[in-house]
Order: sequence, then C-alpha cells, then structure tokens
Amino acid sequence: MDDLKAKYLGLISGAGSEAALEELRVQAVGKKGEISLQMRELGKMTPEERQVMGPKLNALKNEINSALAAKKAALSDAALDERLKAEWLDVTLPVRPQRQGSIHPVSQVWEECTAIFADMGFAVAEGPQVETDWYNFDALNIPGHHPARAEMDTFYMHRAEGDDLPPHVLRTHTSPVQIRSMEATGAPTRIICPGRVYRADYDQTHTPMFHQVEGLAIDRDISMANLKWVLEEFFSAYFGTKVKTRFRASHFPFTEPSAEVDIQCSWENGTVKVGEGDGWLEVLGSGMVHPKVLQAGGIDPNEWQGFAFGMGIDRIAMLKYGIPDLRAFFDSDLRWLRHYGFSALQVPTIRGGV
Ligand code: 2NL
Repeated sequence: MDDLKAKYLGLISGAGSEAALEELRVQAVGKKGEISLQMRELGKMTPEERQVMGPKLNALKNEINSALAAKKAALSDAALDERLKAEWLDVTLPVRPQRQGSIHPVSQVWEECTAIFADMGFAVAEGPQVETDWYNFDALNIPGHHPARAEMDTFYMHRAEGDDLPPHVLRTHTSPVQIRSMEATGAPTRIICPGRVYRADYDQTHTPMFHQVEGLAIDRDISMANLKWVLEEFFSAYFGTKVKTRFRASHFPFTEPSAEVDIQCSWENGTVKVGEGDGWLEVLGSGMVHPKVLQAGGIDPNEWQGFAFGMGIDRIAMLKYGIPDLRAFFDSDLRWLRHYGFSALQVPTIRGGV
C-alpha cells in the first residue's frame, strides 16, 4: 500500500495537464483502477484482515482523491494565469483613428447667416415644410389666379378623393414662417427664417430643394434705409470685407416698393470676387412689406411697417467658398464633402461692423 501511495502521489504531482490527471484518476480510483481492484480483494479476506485493510484502503483512496483535487485546482489556476498573461491588453491606449464627418457648406453658411443677423438683433423662426396654400400664397398677396403661383413650379401634395382639407404644398419660400410668426407674436418684430424650400426645377443653376434665408423687421418707423444698412452690414460681415450694394426697382406681390439687390464684385479670368471692382451680382430680393401681407399676419398696416428680404443660402455659399457646381451640393459625394466641408470646430467666420 505504501508503494501504491508513493507511486500515485508522485504521478499526480508530476501531471502536466488536466487530461493527464483524469487518466491517473481512472488508473487509480476508477471502476477498474488499481485501488478499486484492491478493495475488491477485501471480500476474500478473513474478517480480522478486513478490519485492518478496509480502513487503510479507504484512507489511501481519500488521500489520492484529495491529491487529485488539489492538483486539478493548481493546474486550472496555472492555466488562468497563462491566459491572463497572454490576453493582457492596455486599456489606456488611444483608440484607432476614425474618419471624421464634416459640416456641409450649406450648414456652415446657414450658421454664419444666423450668427450675423443674431448680432443685429434678429431671432430665428422656423416652421413646417409642408404648408397650406393659404400660408404659402394667399397670405403673401398671391391669389389663385396670380401668375406667380404658376411661375413658382410648386410641388402640390397628393389629395385623396373626397379630401376636404385645404390644398397643401411644399413651401416654395420661407415667407409662410414669417406670416406664422407675425400671427404668433405681432409687432414689433425682427426675425430671420432660414430653411429648406422646394420648387420643381432642375438644371445647372436650380435644384428642386434648396435653402433660403428670409428676414423681416417690423416697427413703427422702419424704412428702406434701415433695409439697406442691414444688408450692407450683413454682406460685409459675411464676406469679411466692405461690400457695396445696389438697389434696382423690381416687383414682388408681397412687397411694395420692391427692390432687387446686387453686391459689388469684380470678374477676373472667370472668377468672381465680392467687395471689389465695378461689376454687380444679383443676390437678393427685398422690399417694404405689402399692407395686405401685414394684415394677413394680423398686424395693423396703419400702425406698423417694415422691410422683408429673401436670399438663397446655396448661392451665397458658392460665392464665398468658390464652389462652381450647385448640383454637387446634394450628390453626397464623400470626396466633395471632404474637400468643401468644414470641421465641426471651425466656428463661423464673421466680421464685425465696418
Ligand atoms: C427672392 C425674393 C423676397 C420676401 C422675399 C417677404 C416675406 C414676407 C412679407 C414680405 Cl412675410 N416679403 N419676403 C420679400 C421680398 C423678396 O425674396 O428673390 N428671394 C430669393
């Protein structure tokens, strides 16, 4: 029995793996193991012999089982230590570089406009892109038969048979936001309305969705002179250089008088530079809000008056950042976006008064 004990304790302590240990267990204390066979011999012994040998064999079996268990625990600890060493990783390492998205030029210019007009006391108003034809047309003094309705290439929303809701359109300008704002807050007011607008028109210089910023200032004594100052202040801040403006008499149903506004520019071998030279570039429509439009917004035209203007964000983005093709704005071409996009940390460049 001492030989068996020495043999198995030695083998167990030298076992190199849990599999080898299992083989030893079968060999020693398994059903047909060496110790089990010895125990079977007990039956052939005299009761006296059995009384001596029985407990000894049992003790040996227990000792071998505990040695197996202890070794098994030691092996599994060692295996865990190995894994911990092999699978170690440094969680303080910086992450792998990831491509950053960029700010679209339209978003950038939208923010620049908002920042400049905010400095002049204009609040931002926003509204729905699907409008009733009343807010988009009638309230703006464009009645049903007016040619301006046809000229605007309006997208009309589908109407199911029996639908008795007023006709809805995709707004063709952000003016309806200003009507809603007049209704909500009355006069005096000073707001700009940047937003998406829609017209069924697609060619070199038109996309069916584009961006506009309109402005509205209403008080008791607002005049065209205030309009001219605000616009010159805006363009000078936006282009970062003193920009002269030129007003040309025009016509819009929602303003009277109306003016188209050009900004000073030079043309040198095919490129436009704003704020120098003796050329002019049309960028904006404006005028004094028509009394009927004030009335539609719930404002008494005998007490209040004001100016309004509208310009294309996409257009002035192309001018400032030298972007030649309007249609590329909405292609989602990653190379284009990387080239013309802005960093999220690039705060809008605006220039104070000049
Ligand atoms: C253009 C012309 C313009 C307005 C927009 C406006 C809004 C209200 C009342 C009166 Cl609520 N006017 N907006 C006025 C004049 C011109 O836009 O050619 N934009 C690109």
